[in-house]
Amino acid sequence: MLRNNRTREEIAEIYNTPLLELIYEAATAHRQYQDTAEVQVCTLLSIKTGGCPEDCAYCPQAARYNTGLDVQSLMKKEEVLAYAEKARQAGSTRFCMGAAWREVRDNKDFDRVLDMVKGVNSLGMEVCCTMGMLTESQAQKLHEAGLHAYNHNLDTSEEHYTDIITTRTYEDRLNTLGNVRKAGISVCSGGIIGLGETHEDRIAMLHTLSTLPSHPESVPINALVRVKGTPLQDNPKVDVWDMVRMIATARIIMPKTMVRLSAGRAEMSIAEQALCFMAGANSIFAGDKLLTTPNPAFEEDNAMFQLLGLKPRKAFKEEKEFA
Ligand code: SAM
Ligand code: DTB
Ligand code: SF4
Repeated sequence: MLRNNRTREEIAEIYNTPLLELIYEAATAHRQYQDTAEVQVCTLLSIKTGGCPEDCAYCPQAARYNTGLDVQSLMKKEEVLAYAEKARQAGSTRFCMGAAWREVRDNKDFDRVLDMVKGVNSLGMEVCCTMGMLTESQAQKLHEAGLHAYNHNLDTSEEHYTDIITTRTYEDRLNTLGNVRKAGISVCSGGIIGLGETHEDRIAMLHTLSTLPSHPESVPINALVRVKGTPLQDNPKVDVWDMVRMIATARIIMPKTMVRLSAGRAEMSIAEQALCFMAGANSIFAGDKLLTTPNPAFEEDNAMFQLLGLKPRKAFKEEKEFA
């Protein structure tokens, strides 16, 4: 039985387990609930880049920070589908389209996104979007267009949140996750470490995620990518052991969830990434770009998979709502 009532104290006890013991316990849970030889390969594409009105302190796409990013309007469907097809041929089974929006609006651009969702879906990939806040009816329309998952991160704990973002609330985020769930779309929600949060904040974020009415099917754990011009540009680099601890705890408390080793791999060695897989990560973003920042190239990841004996997971495998 999956538990969604662990207390913060119980999660803190897991999080604070001596590291090697924690990795062992996470690897055990991983074996019990998942095929440890498989890692899902996902590809991201920023379909609408930069110029965002929000103030997320980590984000290169916020208009108010001078990060030198080129602002681009919504891409054409044909370009998006060509990129998705290339990713599919390279072994990607999930395609996530990101838009630098505060929220989705009911306008022509949304209609165009619905069309892109239909197109990517017909390629046989799990199609995901991350476009900010969603209403119930927008979530429903995305579902009808064939959207498989929606990514909307909590980013950090409720307590630390207001130090990072002031232009929308934690409650707004939870409401969007509720709308996604109600529409029958798979929920992808996780966070970032390296935002200046404490260990307690990390535990609190994992507590919120694991006590939602059902565990998110997907939990991305991102290490902050420090981008020049953002308020967090000078934050210390995330320690890989902190990534491992976070992934292992997520794996133990949400054992059926896809735990995604997300942003930050460009600064990690293969040995460091192997520790994350050992600790229960079973998905990566592949391709030489995340949304706007660098990521290892497909060929580098293929070589890593070969070395570690990992294989890419098929699309639509056993993804269902779980308690
Ligand atoms: N605008 C939409 C939103 O914020 O919900 C969707 C795109 S936004 C870029 C998606 C997620 O990317 C953010 O919630 C955040 O968790 C992650 N992200 C953005 N910039 C990052 C960075 N510099 N390092 C790590 N993760 C980052
Ligand atoms: C997630 O949790 N991480 C991805 C995806 N979901 C959308 C995004 C990472 C973005 C890193 C910064 C950038 O490339 O702009
Ligand atoms: Fe905008 Fe999303 Fe970046 Fe926040 S994370 S500034 S909402 S693109």
